[in-house]
Amino acid sequence: MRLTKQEKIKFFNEGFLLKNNIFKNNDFDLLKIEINSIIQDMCNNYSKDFILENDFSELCFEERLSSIYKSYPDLGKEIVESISHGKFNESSILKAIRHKKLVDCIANLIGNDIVASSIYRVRPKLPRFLYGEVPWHQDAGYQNPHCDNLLIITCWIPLIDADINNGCLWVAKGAHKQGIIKHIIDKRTGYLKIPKKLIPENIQPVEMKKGSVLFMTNLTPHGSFNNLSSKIRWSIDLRYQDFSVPNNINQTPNDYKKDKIKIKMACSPNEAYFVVRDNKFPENELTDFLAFSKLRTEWYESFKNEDKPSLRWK
Ligand SMILES: O=C(O)CCC(=O)C(=O)O
Repeated sequence: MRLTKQEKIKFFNEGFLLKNNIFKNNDFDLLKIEINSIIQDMCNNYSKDFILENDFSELCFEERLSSIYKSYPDLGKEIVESISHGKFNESSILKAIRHKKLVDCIANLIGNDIVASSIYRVRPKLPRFLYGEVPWHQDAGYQNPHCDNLLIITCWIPLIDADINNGCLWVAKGAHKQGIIKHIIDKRTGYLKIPKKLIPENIQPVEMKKGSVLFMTNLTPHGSFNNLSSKIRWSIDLRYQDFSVPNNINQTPNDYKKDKIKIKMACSPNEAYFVVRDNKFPENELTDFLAFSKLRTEWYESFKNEDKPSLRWK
């Protein structure tokens, strides 16, 4: 699969590009199985200390977690957090990050030497769930300022058809050309947000079919709003950059703690980066799930109690 010349021009001019049919229907079967098994384990654990009359295991993937949340809000919130806050590092996510058609499209935008970061998220946007709404922001807002003008590509991938009703993404067309916009911290949710009066004008929803991918730059303002449907709007978002954009490959979390100034900091220093495609030395690509999981966990655990780069907006 390739991006056409027109698609590439559109991406760089508008700051986003929707491409259909990158993933096949069964590409996410394993992801769903692995998520369901986390849900099941957490229900089983919960029932050791509390009464769990129903674990809703008969419901489909798009319904189960919201029924758990409705009946057992604490358990539901804990499950959402354990899946979505970057802690999910099962084999299916490495498989999605390395998906050949997707990486081929990324290669058309940034070349054949590609690094991915652990800044990926699995998002169950539950109907009418407070943390489901993601206010207007640029991904660069969450990263270190020295990366603001370097290209990091976000791929937003719905696991079910996404539309205005269930909270698809909205983007601001062409606004990536304005550079970084001021962000503030949203007190309700802790997310970063662009203050209302600075939200660019040219905004539009991007309704998408399952299997399609929305490519965005790190400066593309985007957000997503309430899910008014009865189904969970599951999605994943992944991030890629070329070798020249600062990363923490071949460094250790301790390098950052000992001497933050001398080394060239990764754009998101607290999350592991790894090679997805290396034109000259393919042996450097991270393909082994256990190595991926170990690397991710090491960085995640080292930094989970540290200040986040988003503090640049304090
Ligand atoms: O999935 C969403 O609703 C928001 C995603 C997002 O903001 C992102 O991928 O940066």
